[in-house]
Amino acid sequence: MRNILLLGGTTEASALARLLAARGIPAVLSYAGRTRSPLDQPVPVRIGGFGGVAGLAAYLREQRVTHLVDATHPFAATMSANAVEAARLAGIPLIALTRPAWVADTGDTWRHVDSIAAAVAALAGSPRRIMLALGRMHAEEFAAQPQHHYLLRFVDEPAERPPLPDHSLVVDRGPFTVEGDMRLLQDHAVDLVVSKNSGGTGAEAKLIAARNLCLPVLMIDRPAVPGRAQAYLPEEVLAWVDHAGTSTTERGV
Ligand code: 3Y8
Ligand code: NAP
Repeated sequence: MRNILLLGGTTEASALARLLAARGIPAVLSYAGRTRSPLDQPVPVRIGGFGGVAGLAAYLREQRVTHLVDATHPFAATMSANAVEAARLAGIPLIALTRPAWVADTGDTWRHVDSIAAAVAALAGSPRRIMLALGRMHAEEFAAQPQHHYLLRFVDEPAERPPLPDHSLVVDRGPFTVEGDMRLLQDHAVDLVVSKNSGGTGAEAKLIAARNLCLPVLMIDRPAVPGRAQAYLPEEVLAWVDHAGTSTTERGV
């Protein structure tokens, strides 16, 4: 009897949840609880951390999970590392459902940095008007460069405003549109976009908007994650679920 734990929080995770529900495969989608009202899902949802590797391994055993799918965001590096270790401890198969990194196209002006801290350092210099499209969790790190006007976009209204002396805040959840992001960049006279290399379609609009408006992008490359089986399409994960855990090696016979 298959019983999937799907670590979610991405467009791809929601697409896979719809496929699993349509096939009647028992699955639970897990959120960290970062946002006030996560999207409804067609499968049961659990919200909150597991309590590190040990907590997740215990959950996998206690809930008799047969397959672990890590469909978290490429920047959720701690969750992904924990998933690899917990699946090993619990002796169940794991696959990551992720998306390829974005690659600059003709007409793009990208500068790559390897971390959020490097992005902060790269903003030293005279005042600019910067769209900081990184969400809420890292906004305060940019207080080290207070000379800029920042356009922020959060999923939820924050309990308190971030410590950035000169900022505008937009509260909106993706997926976003090119037209909407072009209008946003023009309305705020943005001259630089800072982005994580998240990949996928849900956050891509701002990059296409920047290209159309000939704006430069400071692109933060994604953190390293441990080696693991990976898929880019929800349908590939369905095929994996049908076969993983049945081979002699995984069945241990
Ligand atoms: C809680 C679940 C779906 C998933 C939708 C995707 C697309 C829209 C684009 C910009 C970039 C950003 C941010 C972003 C996008 C999708 C996807 C994606 C980027 C929700 C969601 C959760 C989160 C957490 C949230 C972070 C924040 C990051 C905003 C739901 C809506 C910037 C990442 O306030 C906070 O604490 C927000 C935290 C982690 C990064 C940050 O540092 O602030 N995502 N986003 C998940 C959980 O609790 O487990 O509320 O429904 C999911 C989505 N956000 O099912 O359709 O697939 O990536 N999310 C980035 O890519 O840079 C916005 O503004 O252009
Ligand atoms: P993270 O830094 O890698 O994880 C920190 C801790 O949060 C984990 O150790 C775990 O707590 C808990 N956690 C993370 N994802 C979880 C999930 N799906 N279910 C249950 N617990 C989870 O993660 P993050 O970057 O904060 O991302 C949190 C969530 O937002 C993820 O679902 C991710 O897919 C989504 N998201 C993140 C981004 C981003 O830019 N980081 C963008 C879009 C969506 P315990 O150790 O207690 O288990």
